[in-house]
Amino acid sequence: MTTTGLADTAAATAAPANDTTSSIVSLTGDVVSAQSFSLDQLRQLPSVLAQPFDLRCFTTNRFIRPVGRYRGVLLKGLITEAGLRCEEPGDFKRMIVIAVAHDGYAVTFSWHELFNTSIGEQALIAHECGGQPLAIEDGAPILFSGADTLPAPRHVKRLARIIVRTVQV
Ligand SMILES: Nc1nc2c(c(=O)[nH]1)N[C@H]1C(S)=C(S)[C@@H](COP(=O)(O)O)O[C@H]1N2
Ligand SMILES: [Mo]
Repeated sequence: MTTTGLADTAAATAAPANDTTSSIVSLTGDVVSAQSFSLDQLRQLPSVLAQPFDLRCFTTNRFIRPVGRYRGVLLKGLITEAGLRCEEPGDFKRMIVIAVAHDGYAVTFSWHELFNTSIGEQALIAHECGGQPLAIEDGAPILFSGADTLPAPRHVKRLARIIVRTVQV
């Protein structure tokens, strides 16, 4: 993946929360080089395929719908490309990644999950489902954590921002 040219102004180009037309995802926070990616740019990056699954809510256990195979870009790949900013040795062990949707819905990952467990191998930003490109109207780009027990909470429609934070204790 190459720097997008939007990188230096990632924060400035992040779409406002109520923008229904933008598909730009920004990656900011404790990274060496902030980035942003449009849906079209995501489609150009190396991708992985997820397994089909049943979308099911954690809170209610409600079955929502079956979902076909997503294709998308690994979240940890984007973060690796941006580079983690470590001020102190071991900072990365206290890092969390917050994924925020246009409607304000947000979920977290830890550095450990993404880089030191198999969850990271299946946490992706999907732009295709069942061989068909996903449009904004379909909820794209969708952040999906394919190794979760109940998939709905970390199935984030209309992903807008990824923020890396080193937690202070
Ligand atoms: N952007 C966004 N994505 C989201 C949510 C949300 O409120 N906003 N809710 C999550 C939860 S808790 C559930 S159960 C499912 C609901 O999926 P549905 O809206 O397609 O029925 O979406 C998940 N992804
Ligand atoms: Mo849910």
